[in-house]
Amino acid sequence: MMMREPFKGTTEYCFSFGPWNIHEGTDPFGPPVREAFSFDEKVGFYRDLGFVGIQFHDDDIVPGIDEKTHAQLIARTKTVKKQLDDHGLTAEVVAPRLWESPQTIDGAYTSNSPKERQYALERSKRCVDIANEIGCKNLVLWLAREGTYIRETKDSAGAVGQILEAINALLEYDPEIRILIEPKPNEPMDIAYIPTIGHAIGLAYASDAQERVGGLIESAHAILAGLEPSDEMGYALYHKKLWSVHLNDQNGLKFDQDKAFGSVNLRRAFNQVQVLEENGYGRNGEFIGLDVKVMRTQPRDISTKHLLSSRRTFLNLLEKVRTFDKEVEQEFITARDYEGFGLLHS
Ligand code: XUL
Ligand code: MN
Repeated sequence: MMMREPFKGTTEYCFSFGPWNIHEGTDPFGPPVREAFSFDEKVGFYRDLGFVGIQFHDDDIVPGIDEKTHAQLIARTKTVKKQLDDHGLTAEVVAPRLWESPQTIDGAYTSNSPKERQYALERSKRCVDIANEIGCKNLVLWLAREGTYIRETKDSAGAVGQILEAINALLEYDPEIRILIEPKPNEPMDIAYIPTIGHAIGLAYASDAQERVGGLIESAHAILAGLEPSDEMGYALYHKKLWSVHLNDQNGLKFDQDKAFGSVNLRRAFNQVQVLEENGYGRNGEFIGLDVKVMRTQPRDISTKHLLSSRRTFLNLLEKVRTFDKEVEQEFITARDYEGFGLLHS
């Protein structure tokens, strides 16, 4: 058994979250319970909470995007870019919100309707234009509705081809854009076509510019697929294709809970921090993204605590990773005393 290579230097991690992570408490069974913070108010919160990166959807930047002309889209994006500059913030990623339009009810790139597939591609290209204008090279594709409720209604092999075709069209549209696929096994669809990072990386290698297609792993999505998030991260890190993360937590196989990082299973959180830290994540500017939702019960004026606690948990676990005695760990591994090793980490 080889000892892990000691890491050289110290990564200064940068943290990001999306405006949707400060929300009003709506769930499928009930309406909002808190008054919304405006976009401008949210932008004002980032620095104080210890965050420097914003994860965007296209319509977080340009509300009502489908009704806007190209000139309006660019003008609005310039305004937001100025706002970010004024606050010392960076746009980490931009994602086309392809799952809310009445035109993507049955999927976006894999809709059975050619007209709707065309809409999805055009909308994605507009998202690339926004990314360029806001100074960001990372386009996230969460393939939310690329799947089925009734398996027989679509062709799963053909669907992979349709997704790949869309990815290739975007790579060609902008020779510098990078595509980060965020896999998720279900929700909103019953079963999704690209459920894990292995599927996403398969698509990356099959694409016309494999060096520009990678992945974003969300802890909860891996757990929902019945997988170990840190191993999923290790798989992507080996392929040098882990370009962003959505750290959070999940209490079993339920709906996507987006709980605060480490709030359910601290050891699972520790393993994620360790695999990131020990494999050089963050050294090429990758952010520690947190896709966490505050509980519905939380009063409005303190409805950002989930972000504070998730960031703090990451940093506390990082300290543990950095200060663990590797030689002692190695002694337990050499003696194959895995029970003893377990005690070290308990
Ligand atoms: C959905 C999810 C999204 C994406 C961004 O489960 O994780 O928030 O991360 O669109
Ligand atoms: Mn996510």
